[in-house]
Amino acid sequence: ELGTTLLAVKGMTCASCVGSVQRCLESISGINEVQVNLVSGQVKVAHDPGAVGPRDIIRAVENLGYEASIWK
Ligand code: 9UX
Repeated sequence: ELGTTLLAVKGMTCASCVGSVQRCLESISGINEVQVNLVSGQVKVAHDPGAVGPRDIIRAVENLGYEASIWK
């Protein structure tokens, strides 16, 4: 069963940032699909909620140097 987490990510300014966020998140076991919108900063993550939670995803993005929070 998959869950979806929508994040607001600040600090991505180029296509390379998008690639970093995408590759980082897709390498995490329990994350199935990642869609990044560079213009809006919205990051949509499909994941197994039993394996990875929103806080884990936020921490991974923050470790790359971006600001991340739940999309409101
Ligand atoms: Mo290039 Mo995107 O240094 O932050 S990866 S602008």
